Amino acid sequence: MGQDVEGQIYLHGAHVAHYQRRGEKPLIFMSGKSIFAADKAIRGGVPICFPWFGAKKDDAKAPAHGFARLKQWGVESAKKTDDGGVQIVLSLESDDSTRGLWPGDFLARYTVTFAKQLRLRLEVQNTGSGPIVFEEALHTYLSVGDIREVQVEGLSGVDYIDKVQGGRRLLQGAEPVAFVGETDRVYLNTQSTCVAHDPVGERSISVSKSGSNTTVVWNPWIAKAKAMADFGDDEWPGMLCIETCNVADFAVTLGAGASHMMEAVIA
Ligand code: TA6
Repeated sequence: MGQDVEGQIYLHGAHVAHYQRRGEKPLIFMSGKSIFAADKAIRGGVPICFPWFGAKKDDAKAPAHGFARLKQWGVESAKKTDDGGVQIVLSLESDDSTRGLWPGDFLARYTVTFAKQLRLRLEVQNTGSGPIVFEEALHTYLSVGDIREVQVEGLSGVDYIDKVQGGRRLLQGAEPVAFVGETDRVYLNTQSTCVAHDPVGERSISVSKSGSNTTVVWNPWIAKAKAMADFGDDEWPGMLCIETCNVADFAVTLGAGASHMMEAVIA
């Protein structure tokens, strides 16, 4: 008897929007104010950031977090898994519109498994004749009871870039990550599993990974929540992003014909 599980994914951005196991609360946060439009990123779920993270260094007009989450992905396959879940494979290929924003030729293949765990595997193949350098992130929004009581284990002793302190580089102490204000940190050179302990939500959520050397932790808190039109002013206590990624110093360099795989497992 497989574990009953529910999942939702949009072809727009190959965007996972929901994941819930029978008898449990949804694991993934979705903003009640999210906009669903061809030229907009969905607010919540698991946005795919590719081929750059944050603002594009050399083009302030380019979409934040790259174009992958704004593109229509194609369905390659969908099948049941032997533990009662469903596995879907979606793909995105470079074309004139992507080359207008970024010169690389690529084939991205995203394998999403809704089962006992939520498994997200992003494979990027360099289909061009020269090397490509890209950033990538599975920008996972987790649903939590109250961020003010959440502690995240797994990042002790890891260096991080603090985007709230103008990009200063700091070292995480032995204590778990706690949240007392806007938090936007890029943890560097870490392959660790993160566990978010959520006492108000009465659960712990783990995000384990492979093929990823950086982890971003984000909560917008009060002011940033108010500043986002597609995010409720009162939604910030109920969410936490733990992002499985390769960004900043750990962008991926891929030779012609080579492939790179990054996977997140959320449970
Ligand atoms: O992952 C954290 C972050 O880079 C924050 O700086 C904030 O910009 C967040 O992503 C959301 O970005 P978005 O473009 O989805 O509004």
